[in-house]
Amino acid sequence: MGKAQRTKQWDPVQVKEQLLAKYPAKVARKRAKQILINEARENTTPEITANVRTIPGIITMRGCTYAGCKGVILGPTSDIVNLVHGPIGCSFYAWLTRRNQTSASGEHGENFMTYALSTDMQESDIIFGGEKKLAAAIQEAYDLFHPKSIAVFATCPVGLIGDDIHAVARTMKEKFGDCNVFAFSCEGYKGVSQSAGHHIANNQIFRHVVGTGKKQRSEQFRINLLGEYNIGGDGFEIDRILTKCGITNIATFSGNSTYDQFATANQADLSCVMCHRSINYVADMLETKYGIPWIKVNFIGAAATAKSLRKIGDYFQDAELSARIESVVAEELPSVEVQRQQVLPRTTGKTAMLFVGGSRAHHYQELFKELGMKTISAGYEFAHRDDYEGRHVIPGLKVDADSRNIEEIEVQPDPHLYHPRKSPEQLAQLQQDGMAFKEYDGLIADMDERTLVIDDLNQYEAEKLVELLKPDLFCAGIKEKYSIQKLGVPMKQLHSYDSGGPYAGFHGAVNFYREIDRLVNSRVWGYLKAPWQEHPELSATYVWE
Ligand code: CFM
Repeated sequence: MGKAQRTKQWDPVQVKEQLLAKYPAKVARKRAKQILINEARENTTPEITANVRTIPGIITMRGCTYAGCKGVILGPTSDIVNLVHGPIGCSFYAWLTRRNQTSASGEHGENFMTYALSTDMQESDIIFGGEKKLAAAIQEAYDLFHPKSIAVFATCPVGLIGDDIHAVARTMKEKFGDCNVFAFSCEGYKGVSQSAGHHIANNQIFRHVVGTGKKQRSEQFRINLLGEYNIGGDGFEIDRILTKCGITNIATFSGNSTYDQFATANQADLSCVMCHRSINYVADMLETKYGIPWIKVNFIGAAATAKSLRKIGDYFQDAELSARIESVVAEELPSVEVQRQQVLPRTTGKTAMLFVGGSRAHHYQELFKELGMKTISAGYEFAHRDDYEGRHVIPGLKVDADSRNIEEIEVQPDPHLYHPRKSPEQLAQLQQDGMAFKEYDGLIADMDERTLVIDDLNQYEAEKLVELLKPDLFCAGIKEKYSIQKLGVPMKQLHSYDSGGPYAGFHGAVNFYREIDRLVNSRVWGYLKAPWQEHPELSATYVWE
């Protein structure tokens, strides 16, 4: 039976029923609200439940708050020393596991990303308190590296015993005088997922670093790139293209970033948001405090890259810049198109499922579209309703005990540093010409009707989905990789990219086309059943049978 036929035949209502069939009634009721049969039509988006606690007993794909803070946001910075206050496992198992790359681009070539620094808490520290040990570790890190900044992360036991990491950080900062020490109360249990950790991390960077830079930035066409983490070198490829266009990226939050880039981010004239989930609130704060407008961009997909560049060009309203962007697109796109045409006959009509953290399950649909592939089911691990349904739902989002736990910073225009980048008339004109500021329509609107959108997918449902729909490709992370492959379906890691990448920008698109072609057309997946599973030649019974 051909794949195309098979996808036509499945009925999403039945699939949903089957996913829920084995659950106890109460669990099934809860999960039903997180499994949505897409019916997005103009002006209406169906509601999904998201950013809620995973039901105990379910094997979730999510990570913890500490992972979101230390691993995701601060981890990719190159010259901020990351020091974990906690038992050694939290540090060791978070060490170099996310493929964020750094190029030691700081003033003196510092690159601390490769180190795992920890206070290595022991039982006695849990009983008598770990503050002294933390102060000694900060001192040691300072003596070793003399960094511009040290970031301290709390793991679960620190919150439980009540060490005041912020007081320790303050004291050490005053003592050093030339090193900004600040801390994150990002204990793993602080939120329902790593999303809470993003928020805690970004709040502290905004509070302690942004706007403190002394260097005057005078380059032309200054932007910040928010929510790009340089996984597999994506950020390098985006920077290559931006530079070629003559656009200055003041600060990437936070792939291959330096302390000074964060510190001068307030001097950009536009914020471009890649990963909406992990950082949209920083874009808002940059606008309120410094007057920098923001737009959503996406550099995943060749067409999306060209579109995002043009959007940036339109914002600056400079004929030379726009002409340069057009010439870069004209130079880069044809060779990407040649590659695409080569694989297209082999990839067209294939099906994919995408279950990734908070934005890639959406962004990567662009690349699959370019390959002629259909996304039949997708979802996020930890995104919020606005990432599914669009930002218009934000005012109505429920505040529960878990979200109340995460601080919202009250931001006011800075008395010295605030200046609006465009007049209200200019902004209105840009909007009238089609520039969408502060807008993101979410994943649901971009997916076909009767596809399945599933929040916080788990191990059981993932296997069930694959069994029922037999996609040509499943995309998720390392925890899912081998259980899916054992079902005979190729699995592409969209978190770490396996060992591949970059996939962003023009070069990235070509890398992706080639890899996906190889994956979905490899015949090896058909051989995954052992011969004795398909044609048992011997059978036996136990003596007692
Ligand atoms: Fe944003 Fe990310 Fe993602 Fe994310 Fe992540 Fe990641 Fe991700 Mo893994 S910041 S939400 S917390 S795009 S580490 S680089 S791949 S889950 S979809």
